[in-house]
Amino acid sequence: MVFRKLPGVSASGMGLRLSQKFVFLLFLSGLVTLCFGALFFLPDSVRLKRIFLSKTDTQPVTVGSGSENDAKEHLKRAKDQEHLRGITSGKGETSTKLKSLSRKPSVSHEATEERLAGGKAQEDLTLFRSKAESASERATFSNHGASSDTFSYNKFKQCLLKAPLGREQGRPSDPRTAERRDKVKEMMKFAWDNYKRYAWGKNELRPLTRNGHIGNMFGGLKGATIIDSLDTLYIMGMTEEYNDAKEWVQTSLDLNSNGEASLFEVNIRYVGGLLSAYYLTGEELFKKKAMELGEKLLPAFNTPTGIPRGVINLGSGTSWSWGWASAGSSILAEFGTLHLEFVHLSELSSNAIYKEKVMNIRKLLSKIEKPHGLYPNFLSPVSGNWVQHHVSIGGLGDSFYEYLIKSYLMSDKTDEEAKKMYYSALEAIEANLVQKSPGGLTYMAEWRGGILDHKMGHLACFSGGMIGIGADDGVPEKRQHYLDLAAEITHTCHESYTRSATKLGPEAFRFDGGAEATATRLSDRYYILRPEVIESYMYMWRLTHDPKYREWGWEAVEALEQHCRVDSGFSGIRDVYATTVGHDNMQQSFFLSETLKYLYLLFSDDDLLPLEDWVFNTEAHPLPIIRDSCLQDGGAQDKTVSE
Ligand code: DMJ
Repeated sequence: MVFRKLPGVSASGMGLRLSQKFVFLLFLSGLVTLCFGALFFLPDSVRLKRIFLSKTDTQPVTVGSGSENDAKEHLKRAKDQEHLRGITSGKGETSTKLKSLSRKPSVSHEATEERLAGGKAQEDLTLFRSKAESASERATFSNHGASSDTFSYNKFKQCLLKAPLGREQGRPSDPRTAERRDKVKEMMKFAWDNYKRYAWGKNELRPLTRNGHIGNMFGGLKGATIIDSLDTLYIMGMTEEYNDAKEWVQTSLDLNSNGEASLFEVNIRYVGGLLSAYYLTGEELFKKKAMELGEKLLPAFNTPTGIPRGVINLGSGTSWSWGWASAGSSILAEFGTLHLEFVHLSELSSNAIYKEKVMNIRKLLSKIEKPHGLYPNFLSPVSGNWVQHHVSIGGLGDSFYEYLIKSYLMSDKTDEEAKKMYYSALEAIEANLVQKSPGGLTYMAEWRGGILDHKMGHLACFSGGMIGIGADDGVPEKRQHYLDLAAEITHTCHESYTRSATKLGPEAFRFDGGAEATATRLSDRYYILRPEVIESYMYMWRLTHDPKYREWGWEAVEALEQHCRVDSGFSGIRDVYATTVGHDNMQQSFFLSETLKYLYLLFSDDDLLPLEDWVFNTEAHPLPIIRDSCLQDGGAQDKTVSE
């Protein structure tokens, strides 16, 4: 277009006539609208889109870090988290609770995911969708949260069969065992004191640099070590430390954060830790916080299937899948590890919503076709179909199986569906994954669409304990078989420790290329203070009282002391086969919550947190068995349970 200068038109008017100006402005505004509109068609991962569109309008970007569940993903995490950090910094701070609960995913994003994941199970999903949506509507309008006064702590206590802390807080009569237990308590004190001194209020201690670590896993929530330690401090009788922790929860635990969190990690560490602290102590504060946090997690379930996505913004309620999870899928070990905590949230709040959410997941998993009876690790939250046929009892799959048997046990053995699913899964695992090495070691291989990868992760070592605690409840003829299998797996995991220079086990060990329970790749040689092997020692000790489990636990204590204890706390190590170790400068919160707690229980009498009354969540936070009949009867009147 050519603009001719006309007489009587000022320079500021660029020499244009009024009608021309009007056309120009119209053109300009059309252009702006077009550009803005185009933003909606950009892929969600384009940063520009997140900058220009408000949180309530845009769909979450598929970014994120790995779940703690998988060692490999743990390594990928750093890269993804950098991305996450960049995105987080550009976000606004506020969003109302009501908005966050009622938000629904945008159609275009769902459509993309549907295309990627395939739409086979769509008819079935209509059912799941309407259920999930009606449930979330109820979440928006019903009165749930901290105001529950229908739950009676006294009544609950009367329904316990035994005193939670046993006689003399579980102190063993045998002096050598008592001495070992004291040593574990000293380790806890050392880990705690250093955390308190150098990293108070942060998520973890960095013991070499003597500072705190926040990370991105908890969406801006702080004090993970404090929440994870509450019950350990309590059962160890560390009153002063427990009181400091409680006071911090009271004064400084701020749940109004606005960052991207792993739904799984927040659930197992924070919700689990707070619930367990409440049940052990009766302090309303912990219940109130658990309820408040539980409510913030609900929007993650607003997907077409009700299967939650892995990452949730705790402020806005938007949720999305991990960037590394193919085709926007959700991870079995993440959405399958919510059941215990969510059932307790319903129990305490008298609001069924939490239980409905996890029962909906259960329903989908029970109905879906399973290759060879196995549960693959990745599932689309949109179509409800498996995304890949990778199966693992270690990272990405592990605690789903754990929560099946524990759901059954926690329901006072009334949850028959969980029991059935657990035993069928175990049969499929035995038929397809359990292997014997040339040297006679039993291990759980991984399965990649029918092809076996002869590798077992440290994480999979929890399965010795799991198979052990489930042994009593399958068909009676298989009881001994399961106990033997549990013992064999635990033995193999112990071998992975004894075959290293440090007597600590690698992140993953192999059974091919001449390897027998050893790591062959450099990248699998690290140990990050994980608990799973010791966890199985503890359960196997309780089930068999074979003294070797206590001996193996003591070997681990000595190795931890020698290689992981540094001047200002405990640290993971980079290579378990190296004679001079390099430290990773991280005291994981699960070291205090799980590793040290399981060691302490291993050297305690069985009446400290008796298994007749308690199940441990996957972060070792004890949750009580729910005895509905007793609670409905008004409690066991004739029983007096004292501390
Ligand atoms: C813990 O956070 C939990 O045990 C989880 O289930 C798996 N990984 C870590 C410890 O290794």
